[in-house]
Amino acid sequence: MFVPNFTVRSPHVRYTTDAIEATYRYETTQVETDGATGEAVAVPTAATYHFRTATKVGRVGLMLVGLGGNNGSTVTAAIAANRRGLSWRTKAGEQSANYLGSILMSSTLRVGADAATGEEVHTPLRSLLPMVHPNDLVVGGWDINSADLGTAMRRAAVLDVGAQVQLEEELSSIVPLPSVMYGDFIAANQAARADNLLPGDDKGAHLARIRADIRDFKTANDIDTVVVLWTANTERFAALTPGVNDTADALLAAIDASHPEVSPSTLFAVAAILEGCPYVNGSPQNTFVPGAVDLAVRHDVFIGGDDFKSGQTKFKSVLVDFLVQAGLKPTAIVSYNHLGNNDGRNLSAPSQFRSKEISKSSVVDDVVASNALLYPPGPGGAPPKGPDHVVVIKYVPAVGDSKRALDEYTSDIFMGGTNTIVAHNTCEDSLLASPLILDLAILAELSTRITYRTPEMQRHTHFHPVLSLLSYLLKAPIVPDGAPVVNALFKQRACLDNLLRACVGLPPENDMRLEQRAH
Ligand code: NAI
Ligand code: DG6
Repeated sequence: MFVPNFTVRSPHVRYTTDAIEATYRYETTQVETDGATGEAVAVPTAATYHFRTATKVGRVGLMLVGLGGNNGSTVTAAIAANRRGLSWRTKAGEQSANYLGSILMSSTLRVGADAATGEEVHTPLRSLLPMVHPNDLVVGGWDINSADLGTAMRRAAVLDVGAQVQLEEELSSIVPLPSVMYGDFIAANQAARADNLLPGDDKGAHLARIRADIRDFKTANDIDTVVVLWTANTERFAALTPGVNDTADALLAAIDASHPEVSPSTLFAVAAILEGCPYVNGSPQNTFVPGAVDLAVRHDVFIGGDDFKSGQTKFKSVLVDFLVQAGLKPTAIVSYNHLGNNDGRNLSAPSQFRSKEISKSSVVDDVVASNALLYPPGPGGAPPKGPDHVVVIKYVPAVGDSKRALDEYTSDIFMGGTNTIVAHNTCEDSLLASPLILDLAILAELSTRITYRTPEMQRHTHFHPVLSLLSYLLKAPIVPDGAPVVNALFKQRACLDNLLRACVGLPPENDMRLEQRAH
């Protein structure tokens, strides 16, 4: 059974004129070591949380860094197409605009069982709490290339021509704001694209200009909340240097001094944080140097990243979880892919590839760490030896945005056997990434309206500024200091679903179905 939306009837939930308030009992388990025996003791714990979600969504702006790229132009075009309810002819028939691939727009979750029939009742994920509809997002942003979005959409060669023709006029009126390009952060092969740069090399002045851009965009479009999201080229990692980017003050001083190790993506993050706007990093580089995290914490502004988890990696974070949960032992994961878009061209340079290699390689770490039966610690307590994990990316211009990904998973199985699984995926890269941009922006905005309080706290507060709630959508999720990184896809999804459920006072989905087990 499907219900488009629902309300909650509970003594612990209150709908006020401007908020949903829920008192929630959070039950979990802590493990202690018994002082006398040294044995592990599991202790169930419970804590009370008061959640408050402001229900007025307001007008939401999405400012993309890399607006003129394949993702930037595709997501902007897709919003316009959906808003206008466009359809177009393809050689396979009529195609209509849709939001497939957005978990908020196209996935459901189980609310519970129908009281009369026991039938499962599902609702769209977006119906749990008030969220901005993607059609209502106001999109703008920056690019180092001056092409208007109509031109950018044609250059990207992602959408069908039938869609492009109908969208071209509208998109041509959107022109990216000038941006910054520093040193070798992106590949040298991108230089020809850079015809839309802020003048000079004074990073302090650039920061001031970008901050003013955000404010101007807000005012011009009467916007309540702006989310800034990096979907520009992958940068090399910035060197982490004490006194340069280790603290908020050092980073701000480094910007004032135009220090060469301040990357464009970090500059945009600082601008967004100082303007009080959530900032999401859709690429793999270490934008969030410790000083940027420190600044976000200081200003209590959300940051999320890194690197959209779109295809190959999403599959990997499911498959390896499945293998390990099944008691099989992956010994080798080899991920090869080739693509021919500008992202692939940028990644054909070694240091930009290295950033992507790092984020693509980290995605099974939590799964490996969860099973010491399969992956015991090394001699003397050394870290366990996980599977051999190789990532290859090749640039093949002829295939354009249609990325080919080939994966081979080799596992040890029962009694000396070997299990080899091979997957081949062909897909327009930007059509997987664009809906993630929408989900990230919508969830980031929602997070600005959720606050909580425990009985010990005087007043409500937001979640930690490092927004690990976005992990499902990201390859290498950043998390608050000391928190574990979760890569396994369905754990990430369960976290998101259950947290949103908690905000409306619903228990987590535990799949126990005890009511169906009675004689
Ligand atoms: P793209 O190369 O088509 O677009 C990037 C855009 O950023 C270009 O228009 C470029 O001119 C612009 N740019 C570069 N440096 C800039 C700066 N400092 N300021 C403003 N604009 C700048 O790449 P695409 O395919 O759109 O991907 C964007 C990013 O998303 C890449 O870093 C990619 O690795 C990442 N990503 C993409 C995924 C996908 O499936 N498409 C998935 C995961 C991550
Ligand atoms: C080739 O690996 C280019 C990359 O930008 C990827 O397409 C992107 O990171 C998506 O990767 P994945 O592994 O999530 O499909």
